[in-house]
Amino acid sequence: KVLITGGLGQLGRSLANVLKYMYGPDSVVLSDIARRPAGHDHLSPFCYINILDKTSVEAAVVNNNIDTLIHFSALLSAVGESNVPLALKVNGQGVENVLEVARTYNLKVFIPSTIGAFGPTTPRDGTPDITVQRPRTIYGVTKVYAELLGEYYFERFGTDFRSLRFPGVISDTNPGGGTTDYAIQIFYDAILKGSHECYLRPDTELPMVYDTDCMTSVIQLLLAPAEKLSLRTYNIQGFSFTPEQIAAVIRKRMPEFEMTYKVCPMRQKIADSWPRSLDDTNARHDWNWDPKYDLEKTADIMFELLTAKLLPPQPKLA
Ligand code: VAH
Repeated sequence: KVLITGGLGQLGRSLANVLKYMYGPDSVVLSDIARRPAGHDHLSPFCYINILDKTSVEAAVVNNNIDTLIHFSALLSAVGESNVPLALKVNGQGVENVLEVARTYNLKVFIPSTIGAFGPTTPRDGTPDITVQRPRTIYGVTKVYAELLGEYYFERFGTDFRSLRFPGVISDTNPGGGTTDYAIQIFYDAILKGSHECYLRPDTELPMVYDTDCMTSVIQLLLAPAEKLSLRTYNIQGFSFTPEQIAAVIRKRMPEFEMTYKVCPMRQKIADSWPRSLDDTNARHDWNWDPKYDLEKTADIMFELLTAKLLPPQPKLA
């Protein structure tokens, strides 16, 4: 049985949907520190967890007979920069608590890392799994800590810690204060406004992955036989693009779409410190990572999902 922390976030909701589809409605317990928004009763079973209070994690694990813990609670890159003390608590102490609970109850534990765990001194094109990691955001620093702590728990206690360095994840669920989130917002804006004001420069190339491929990567990694894994943390690369490239792909579907730029210095600085593309050879070799979505397919499905979600059904012409 799987427990997801940060269950109300962008990734938590998606993964819960996939796991319930695969293993049944009671196979996943979502948890978060906040209540479910109105109309979201389908996000159940659901329980309160404050990951700063280790006993609340232990109670959820014991009460729900959990054997796999997926830890999504975190302050992402941009929001972390605006609240460093909280990022240190949630991303640091929170991970310490989660790994201690995984050790105590012998859980398989997945904690996502990120392209944000690399920094400006990391090779930025085809970034390998093992390389320099000196990130310049508190999010990146705490994610490197999570990678190292998880690897320590694996080597020292045998805790089955597994992790993936996610690129920006594109999905139709609301983003959580990251730097790659423009790649989600642009689709909402295209459909609702026909234009998007981008906070990154037109040539800022970033690695991304479509939601379905991202969720598949988590499940494939968790199901991989332990002896197949040569690493505890793997890069996964979907596809890389720049704001001007995604704008051109949108214009192919909406010729009148307009893109403007108002650079946000803080998020531009973060994006400029991250890889432009990742080398995910080890993931492909060890556990058959094989993404299906490129930018064109992602644009197709995002338009399909968001049109249905955002636009009222057109009255059928008699
Ligand atoms: C962020 N979406 O922008 C997250 C992610 C790779 C980016 O970590 O902070």
